[in-house]
Formats: sequence, C-alpha cells, structure tokens
Amino acid sequence: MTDTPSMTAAGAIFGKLKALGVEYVFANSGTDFPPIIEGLVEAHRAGIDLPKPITVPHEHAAVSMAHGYWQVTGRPQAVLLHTNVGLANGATAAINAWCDQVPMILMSGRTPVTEHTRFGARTVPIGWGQEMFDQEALIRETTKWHYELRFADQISEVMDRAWAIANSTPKGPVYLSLPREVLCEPCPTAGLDAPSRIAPVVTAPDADALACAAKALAGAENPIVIAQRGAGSVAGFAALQTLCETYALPLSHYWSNQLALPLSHPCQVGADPGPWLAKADVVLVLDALAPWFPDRVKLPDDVTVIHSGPDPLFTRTPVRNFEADITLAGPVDRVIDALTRALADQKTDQICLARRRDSIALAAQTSREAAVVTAQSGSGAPMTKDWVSLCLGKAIKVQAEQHGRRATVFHELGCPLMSLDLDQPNSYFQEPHSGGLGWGLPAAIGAQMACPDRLIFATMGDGSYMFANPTACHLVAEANDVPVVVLVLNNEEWGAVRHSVEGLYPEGAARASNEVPLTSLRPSPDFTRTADASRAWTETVSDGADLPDALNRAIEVATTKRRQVLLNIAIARTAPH
Ligand SMILES: Cc1ncc(C[n+]2csc(CCOP(=O)(O)OP(=O)(O)O)c2C)c(N)n1
Ligand SMILES: [Mg+2]
Repeated sequence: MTDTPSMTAAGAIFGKLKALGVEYVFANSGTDFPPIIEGLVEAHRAGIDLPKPITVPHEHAAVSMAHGYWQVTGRPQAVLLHTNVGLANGATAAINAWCDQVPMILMSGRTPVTEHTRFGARTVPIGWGQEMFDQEALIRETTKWHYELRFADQISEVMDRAWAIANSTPKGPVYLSLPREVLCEPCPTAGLDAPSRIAPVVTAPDADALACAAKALAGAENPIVIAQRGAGSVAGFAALQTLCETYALPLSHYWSNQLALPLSHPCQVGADPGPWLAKADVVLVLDALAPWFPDRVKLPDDVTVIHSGPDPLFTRTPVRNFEADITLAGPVDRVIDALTRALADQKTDQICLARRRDSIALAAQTSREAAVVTAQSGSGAPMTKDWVSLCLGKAIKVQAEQHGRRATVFHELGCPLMSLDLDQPNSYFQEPHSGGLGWGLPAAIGAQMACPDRLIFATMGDGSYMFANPTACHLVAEANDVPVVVLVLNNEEWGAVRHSVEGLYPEGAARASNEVPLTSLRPSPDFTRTADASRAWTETVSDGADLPDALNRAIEVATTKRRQVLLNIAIARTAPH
C-alpha cells in the first residue's frame, strides 16, 4: 500500500458503504464502537459522503429495519451491532432475512483480542466477558458468507466481495466481524469511494429445462401456479398477469408473504390450492418454500411439477422433498420472462384456453366473494381480523383513487391477505416463513424510511407487537419522523399457539378447557400508552362499526401531521381453521 493513511478504519467502512449504495446503517452501539463513532465524526468533518447512522435501541429491530427497507426498494442496507451480545439479539432477525433471501451487510464488533499495549486493546472486564472462540457461529447458518476483518487496508476489497455475494442469486445477508484493534488502525483511502469491482451473479434457467416446462404448460389441461414470494419485481408483477391471462393459468397465494397477482385478477384463485392440486396435470411453483401441505395433498400420479426461483430446491433447508420434475433456477421475474418467451414457441389450443379462462375467472370471483362475506360477518364487537383487512383494503383504495397514494401493508399475525383487496406490487409483505416474531413493526418503519410518501401500515397481533420491542421502535419512529400506522390486532392471547394445540388435538383436553395454558396475554397492557410514550397519535377501537372512521382519522394524522399512529383494535378469539 502506497497511499497515505487518512482516516480510521471505522470511518472508512462508512465511506465504502455509501459508495456501495447504502443509505442507512442501522446501529446499536457498545464499547467496541469508540473507533466507529470517532471515525464517523472524523469522516463527516472531512466532507466524506456517508450513509446515515440510525440509533436503534434493539438489535432485532435494527436488522428488521434493513429487511423492510430492502423489501420496498431492492436496495441492500447495513446493520452494525455490538460484539457477540448484540449479534445474538439480532440473530432471530438474521434468521428472518436469511429465510426471505434479503441481502444486507450485517456487521458486529469483536471484543479486542489483545489485553494490553496495543491501541484498542481490552480495557474493562466485558473485553474478556464477550470473548468467544467462534462469534460467527451465532449467525453462520443464516448468512451466505462471513469473515473477520484482519487488516484495515482490506476494507475496500472485503466490502466489494461482501456486497457482491449478498446480491448474488439467491440473495441473502453476509456477515463481517470487526475486531476493535483493526477498527483503530489507520486505513488507506484508495477504493473507498468506488462502487464494487465485483459483479453479483444472476442465474438464469437452463434452456432445456425451460423448453420442457413450456411444453408441459402449453399442453396442460389442469395447470395450477403456486406463488409464495411474489413475482420478483414490478416488471415481473405485470408480466405474470399477462402470462396467467394468455395461458389461462390459475394462481394460488398459498401462505404467500408477498403479492404475485392483484387479488382482483381473474386468475387469482385464493389461498387454497388444494382442490386445484387434486386434479392438476402441471404445477408451476414460483419461489415457494413449502408450496402445499404434504399431509393433506395427494398429487395425481402423472403430474408434472416445475419448481422455480432463486434456489428452486431450497438447498440450505435440510428436509424438503416436494417432487420436482423440472427445476428453473433464477430470480422469479427472470423465470417469468424466460417462460413467456419459451411459451411463445409452443402451440396452444385457443378454444380450450378460452373455456378454461372462463372457468378460472368464475372460481376466482367465487373465492373473492366468499372472502368478503366472511369478512363482513366479523364486524361486531370484538371484530375479526378479516373485517380489519376488509376495512383497510377499502381505505387504501380510497387513498389511491382520491390522492394517488401508494400503500404497503406489513402483516405479522395482523391483516390476512385475502380480504385486503390489494392490486399493486410491493403492497403486501407478511413475516418470513421462519416466523421470528417482532419483524413486522420495525420492517414497516424501515420501509417508511425508504419511502416517506407511501402509506405504510404495520399490522400485527398483540403478541407480535410485544416481540417487536415496541418502545425501541416507537423511539426510532419519532426520532426519524416516520409516520407509520400501527394496527395492533389485539385478541389478548397467542391465538396461533392455541390454534396449533387445538389443531393437533382436536378432541383434546386443552380444547375443552376454558383457558388454554401458555397462550393467554391477559391482562392486556394498554398499548396506546406504550405508543403514547413516544407521542404517537392513538385510539382504541372496540367495535367493528367504528373501524372505518378510525382508520380514516389514522391516515389523516399520518399524512397531514406526519406523526406515527397506533390503533389498538379489539379482536375476537376464534376457533382454529
Ligand atoms: C421469536 C418467536 N417466539 C415465539 C414464536 C412462536 N409463536 C408463533 S405464533 C405466536 C403467537 C402470536 O401471537 P399474536 O401476535 O398475538 O397473534 P395471534 O395468534 O394471537 O393472532 C407465537 C408465540 C415465534 N414464532 N417467534
Ligand atoms: Mg394475539
């Protein structure tokens, strides 16, 4: 290295992150941070363009904010945590990011290795207390790549590599451990202001596999598409509609955590693919970790199953044995595009397609009408989650029509998809299938920071709200002027846990008892006061009839006063489905 060192390594990391397109570093600091904080001020004074550091008083929230930010922008962000303890607090959110294939640069400090003499060496007892043989083990299974920085002059190249790997198909978090002594070293500036010299890998489906898939789909009599993680991009969302319309392909949103088709689309047949799978001759799985319920679904013997997506076999999931006759690897939007082209070469029977299109449209309409009827039957006091979804979907429609506002609903045991009536890409995100609860609220805040003018709703169960470290989240929302609208769907219990007991033991003792152990959240805290502590605008809504007006008031406050809002909504306890 011939460059003159000009900044501490920590400042260099921030500068490099900016060059990689990172706008925010969601951080939770500690005694490993002095060189980071010093370096940050130093770099700022030197006029270096830096990402904005955001103080997040819980690590689960910090990682989840980067998660939500990426979901609405496709731009990976960075997270900086305190040694092993901060990393451990962020590990559940890293599991979520891993499961959802969300790229981010996750970093945490490493307690000093040296005990004396060297600058940055251990000072107070936690230097010993936080030492581990293998700190990376905490997140190794949930990151694509991990490394401990050895020298300050590695920063630019190591970051280039980290960024490129995080952004390669399938995407995912990467981890960098930062020993305090290294952070205290001076760092040469070369390369710090340049974007990555390493291009991410984008995979594409194999040509032969594509031709087989196109032939199967073109000749199918009873096809079904199952989409769990959306259509890959805004362009993919539009292209998938055309594909489904052209080839009369019904699509089921089975346990979907993103929207793949508008819910009003005539090929969108609801959340249950069961009846379609029972008679299917071709199944197209679009990026679905668990595309059906193996214990309940018996596929016909002669079915052709096509799995597609960034990692169609989910190679890092130990057990997953859904049959796969054809696999198409690549980002979902690329798969849709490639399939569309390959299908153009195939002959189709237009009369059959027209007939099937009509019957799918009828099924789609029937399923949607049934969802509305179910939702309307839950408008009492307390109300159902479906009723909240129906009202929220209507409010969102009005905002789009009257003000041209776009909206995104985050759902974590909150507003179920089918009664929401959403029709836009990026309008809906459910918790990842890893289900590390506490994701919804901070992910929504991260999304709102990325898109200040979008209406962002964080809808979640009362249990999920508490898992989100709400005091930390409301502080971040207030500190950063984030007007997120929080809907707590409060049934005063962990309903999903009770449903799971009663589902497994339908005639069991727990179902017959008045109070199912280990599921009650009574007495319910007054969540409006939790949010009020950070000066949110709050209301409690007990009667379903009052909800539409309450939602309008909430939206009015969020959009005109740009203040965070929380509605504590009384939800009826229901029987398992
Ligand atoms: C971190 C974490 N801990 C525990 C669980 C297990 N769990 C799954 S659902 C659930 C209850 C969720 O309760 P709530 O958000 O109130 O929604 P409800 O089911 O009552 O509608 C729990 C505790 C989990 N998924 N993640
Ligand atoms: Mg609950």
